[in-house]
Amino acid sequence: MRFKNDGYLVHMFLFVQAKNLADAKKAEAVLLSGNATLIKGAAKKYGTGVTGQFAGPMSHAELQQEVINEPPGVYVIFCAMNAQDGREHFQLGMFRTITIVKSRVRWRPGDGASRPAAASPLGDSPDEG
Ligand SMILES: [Cu+2]
Repeated sequence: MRFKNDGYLVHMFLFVQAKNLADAKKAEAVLLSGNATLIKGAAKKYGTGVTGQFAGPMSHAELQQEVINEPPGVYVIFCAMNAQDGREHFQLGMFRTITIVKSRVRWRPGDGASRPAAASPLGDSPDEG
């Protein structure tokens, strides 16, 4: 999977696997609220315990490519870089709910490579600038 920063600011891709799509949407609402107490508890309340970072921090035009090994499921990805006004980017809408599924790419026998996971966007969050 490739991650590319088309924005002019530095961004990152953190992730939390949600228990389901409904909980992912609740977690998105918490991120948008900017409520530090709710945000602190959101991963435990709505998540499965699978958390981490896919990429970043990435500068303008930077690209990172990697194999995604996280288990299939619903994930909320978000950026926690600080904006100039002190808010974090997720509070400005920089998050998205995605699903990770098993790859449908067929590998020839003898390739020796394990099948990478693929992600597809589900959310409709506004893009960052
Ligand atoms: Cu960001």
